[in-house]
Amino acid sequence: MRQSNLFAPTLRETPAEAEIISHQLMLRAGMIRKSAAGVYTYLPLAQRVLRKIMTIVREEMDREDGQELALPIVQPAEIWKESGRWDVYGPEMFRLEDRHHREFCLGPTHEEIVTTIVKGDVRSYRDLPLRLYQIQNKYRDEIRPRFGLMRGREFIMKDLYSFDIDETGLEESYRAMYRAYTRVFSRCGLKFRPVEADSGAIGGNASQEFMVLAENGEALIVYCDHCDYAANIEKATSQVQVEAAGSVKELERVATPNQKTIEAVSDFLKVKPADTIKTLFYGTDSGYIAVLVRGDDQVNEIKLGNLVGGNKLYLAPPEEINQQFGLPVGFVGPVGLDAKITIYADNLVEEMHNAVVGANQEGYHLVNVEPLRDFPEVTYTNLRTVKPGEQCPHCQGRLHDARGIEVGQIFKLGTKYSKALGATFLDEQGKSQLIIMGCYGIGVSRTMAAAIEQHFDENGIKWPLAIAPFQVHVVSVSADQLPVAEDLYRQLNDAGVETLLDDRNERPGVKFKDADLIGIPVRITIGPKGLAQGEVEVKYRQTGAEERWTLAEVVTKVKEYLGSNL
Ligand code: 9G3
Repeated sequence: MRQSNLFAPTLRETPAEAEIISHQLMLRAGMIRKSAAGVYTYLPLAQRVLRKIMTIVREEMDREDGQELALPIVQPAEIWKESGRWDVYGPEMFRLEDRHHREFCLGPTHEEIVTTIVKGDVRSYRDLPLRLYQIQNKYRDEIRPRFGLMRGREFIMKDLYSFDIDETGLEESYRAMYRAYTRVFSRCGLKFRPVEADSGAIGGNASQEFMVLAENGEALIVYCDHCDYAANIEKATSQVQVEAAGSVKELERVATPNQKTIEAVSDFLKVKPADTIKTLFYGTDSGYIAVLVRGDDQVNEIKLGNLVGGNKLYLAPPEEINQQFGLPVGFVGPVGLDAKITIYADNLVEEMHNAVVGANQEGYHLVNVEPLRDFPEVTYTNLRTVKPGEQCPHCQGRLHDARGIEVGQIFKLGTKYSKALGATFLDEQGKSQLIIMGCYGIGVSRTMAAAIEQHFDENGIKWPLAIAPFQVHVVSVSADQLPVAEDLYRQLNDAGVETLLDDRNERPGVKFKDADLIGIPVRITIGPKGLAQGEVEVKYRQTGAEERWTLAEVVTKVKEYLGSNL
């Protein structure tokens, strides 16, 4: 491709609306343009990168017996009503009506429709297992589309669905996808980590996420420095050492005027925050609940959501607590609480002694609280968010935190969708059984953005070779060198090297700036000085390393560098 013909309108300035580096650089490198909030046009450079990622994904899905199909984007409401999810997702779903007022949605994901297809044509165990996938646009009407391609309302996903006759089959499919994902992200040149993830929301029972490690990633993960335990923060657990119990004392009410926060109360009473109990109220589908965690802990709302189920879960604001229970916020507590309110508490609360809680009376707290003695009607479970430095749940190692970008997720679904939609098969005994499912996603457009978040410097993108829009960038410094550059360009093309030739009538500074911005792995500069000696200057975008090659050896050297990528 000659750059004079390339539609890649680069920008000198960073657009103000772009908050993260991948969004800024894709706009500046002329890769994408916004068409609506969270909806982007992929310009030719981006499309080339996407095609490379999609090729890698297709190859690895096919290697694990995936079969590509194309499911419709426009999906009838009926199947979503059958699965019960039409009402779960609310405004996040793009809904539409046809001229006959029949309801549809733009596919946010395809569990319902693929299950319906399989149900229609799979009869017996001989038709299974099946691994069906597609690479397609998905639609989700995010409240706040942000971060460019990271959280768009229209995005590209590879989604594969597995259909097996039993748990053993599901396990095999799940492992096959784990292997495939590991190969996909390795081949894309990304540093990534599979982590344990929550699967509650989609109705599954095991799940892992593939996280591209990046300092500015949205997702928080923890990992063990000793074993291979790693989990996202929503799922992570730890072992926490608790201090031995002191003597049991009598419950006492103390005045704590105006001391409304954990910090204020613990300062005032000269105790550690860890000796206080935080009492929060949440609104749920079945009314209010109280949630207790140690004063130095945070409630993990994902764990809480999985516990209480339903669609609604929100932290009740102070006015609401006041109005509903006549309780003073900052002074609420579990002792003597209205028996109609179910209390859930984190496991660590059960092990506390001589704790401090609100007295349910303005200006007072209770001290010397013994949970088992003073508020026995409590369901204990894991509700806290782990903290770095705590002990790994599996070994003696310590947990550390890191940031990442979720680019893939794999789930064991079980029978949730086959049951709801009636997808069955006849087993060897001729008995009807529910198909066991799994689903496995890769955010293709997000993977492109994540690759940039992991590979950039102050001058622009540094594409990993396997997904770079071009492999080699031949830059002719001025019109004088163009004939030689054109000849190299032809030689490289003949050798099958994906080459971009900067043949533009621009100043060298502009050309080099654009080259760094676009980030093609190898830049070959043909300038007057080198050419006088029959040489070109080579610069590797990843490392910044520079070399000089003779004109005659360029093709051999490039082929050597590209190796298996040719
Ligand atoms: C919806 C809407 C948003 C959604 C979903 C459904 C997320 C939904 C979870 C998944 C899970 C898997 C297939 C590939 C692997 C991941 N947001 N999820 O189901 F209706 Cl509006 O999509 N899907």
